[in-house]
Amino acid sequence: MSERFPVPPRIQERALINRWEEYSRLYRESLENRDDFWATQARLFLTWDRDFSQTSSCDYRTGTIEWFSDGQLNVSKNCIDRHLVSRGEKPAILWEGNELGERKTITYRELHSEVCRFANMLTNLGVSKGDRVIIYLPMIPELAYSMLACARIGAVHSVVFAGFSAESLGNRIEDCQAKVVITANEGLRGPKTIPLKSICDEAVLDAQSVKAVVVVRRTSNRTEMKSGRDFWSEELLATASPECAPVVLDAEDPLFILYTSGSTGKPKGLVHTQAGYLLYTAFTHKFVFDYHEDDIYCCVADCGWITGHSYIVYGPLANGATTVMFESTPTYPDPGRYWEMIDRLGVTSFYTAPTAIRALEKEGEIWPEKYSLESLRILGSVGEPINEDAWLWYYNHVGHRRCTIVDTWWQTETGGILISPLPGVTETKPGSATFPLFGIDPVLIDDNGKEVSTTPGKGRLCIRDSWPGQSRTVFGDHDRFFDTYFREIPGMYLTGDAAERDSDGYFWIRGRVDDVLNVSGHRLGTAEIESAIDHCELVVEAAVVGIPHEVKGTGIYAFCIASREIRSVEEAEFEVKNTVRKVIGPFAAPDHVQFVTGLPKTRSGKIMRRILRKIASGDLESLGDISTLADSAVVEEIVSGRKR
Ligand code: 7RM
Repeated sequence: MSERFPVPPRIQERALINRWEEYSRLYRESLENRDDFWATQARLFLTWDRDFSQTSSCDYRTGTIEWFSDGQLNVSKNCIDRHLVSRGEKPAILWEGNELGERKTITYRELHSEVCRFANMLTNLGVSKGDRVIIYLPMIPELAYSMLACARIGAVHSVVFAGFSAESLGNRIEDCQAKVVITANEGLRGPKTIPLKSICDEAVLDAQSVKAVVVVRRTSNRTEMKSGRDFWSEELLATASPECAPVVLDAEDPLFILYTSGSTGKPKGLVHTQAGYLLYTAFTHKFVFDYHEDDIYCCVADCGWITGHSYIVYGPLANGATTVMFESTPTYPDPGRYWEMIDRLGVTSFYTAPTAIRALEKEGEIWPEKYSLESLRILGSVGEPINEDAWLWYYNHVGHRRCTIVDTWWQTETGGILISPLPGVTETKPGSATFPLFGIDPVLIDDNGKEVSTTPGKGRLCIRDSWPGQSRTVFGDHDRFFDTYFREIPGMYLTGDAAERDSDGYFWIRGRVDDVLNVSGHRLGTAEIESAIDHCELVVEAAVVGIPHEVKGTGIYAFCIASREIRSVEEAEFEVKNTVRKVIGPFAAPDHVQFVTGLPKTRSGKIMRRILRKIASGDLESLGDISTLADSAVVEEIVSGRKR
């Protein structure tokens, strides 16, 4: 049993919820009277154009999920307009550009005019309610403007992380039949320049649905523009009015689509809707980060992932917070980048991923030691399990033992955080996401599909019943939504993660039970990487597994069968890595590629990943029963050629 860390007194003193009894009473109430609980919160947190009469209507037997369905509101009005009276001159966004010293403050009033101009620009391009808009932008303020502009006119945005390749971008444009794509001429990340516009050109080549490509100028380099299709945003915005009335939308109208990887097939376009999502992100942002009016809140995720949607843009802005938008990398120009920014801006809450913490830990304590870091109160972690070592480093060297660490467990599907400490209440244990938030009822399911009622216990993590932030469907494929999350265990949402509950009731998330990998906090399917490798003409068959990786958490190991004789193994390995870079994006490139003559398969032809996983991670003693293999000689060959 690991050490427990009590709530630091100064955190407890000011916390919104600061007694365990208060948490447990509210938690019990939230489960006993779920609808009453959320109805109250919905009227506290959101401004409605029309009040709702029915709180929820959910049926996991069909995967039907509805919250506040006859209510009406506008998300951008909730994130901007209603703050103008009391917070007009308050910074909404503090933008930190790629270069040190490159920054911009956007007040709520400025945010209002920028978002209105973007909304009018989209309307002028023919975008209306329900139309899809793909946003392929780096972390610049225009990314937030674009998201909120879509929300203002009822268009459905789909942000694609600017590290994705032309093919990945093209697939998403095609799947959601986007009408407009918003991109930048180039992106800047640390020392690198990313040719976003030319990637986009390749992606929209066969896209019949795309009527216009809007290009934001990020750099002064020459940019190819196709007349009639491509438009500079600055030109379109010059004639766009800074006033735009928000469109009144139904609570269950779609707000955005976000593509996420699963164990099989192409990434799924998960759909989030208006009111439930906004309520849930605002609610969890407030309590998990113990948000107070004068806080400077900073989440360094990218808006291309759900963390950026929920905890850079929607949750914080709905609460009228000052949210930092960070374009650079943790180590550019040096590994003190975050810490310098925290001191300069007076950041009170800082939210990042274990992979970044591990990368900075490797650079040594000398970097955080240069700064005082005394404004910090809450340190968040998300994306993958945080190892004890990284947790302690974060706690000691960044938090100086005076901050609370909130290890927040959640998913693209959940919309917001489901399991996390509450800063003023929860004694933390390094590596445990601790306890469920209000309204969340986690359940462990054993291999026979039965509920594990013992404590301690372990099993597949499921959530009983719904919460407002939950994803509603997979765009264009509700059957897939149902099959993936609800078919197997009736009445439960199946998360795909394994978890343990220890004897004190703390939850420990143990990672995915399916073929999904968390590489540097980026979610990838092994099948997705394998099908990318199939694009390489040197390979006939590939099997991909995850291996422990010091910084990334999970690394990618690919076993490949060559299609013909290979002259240079090194070149062939490079070819495979490069193919994945091109097909998915650089962050998905395998760490190791091993050419083999065969793969271990069962007699029925299934690849035995269990064995490959063990070989790849060097766990050779316990290869287990290989008697069911069609050809056990391949195992010996693979073991002897293992990469490390
Ligand atoms: C927010 C996000 C979801 C998967 C999820 C887990 C893993 C996320 C934690 C975590 C352990 C955590 N969305 N995961 N947070 N595992 N502890 N605090 O990451 O859709 O991209 O990924 O990430 O496996 O299923 S995601």
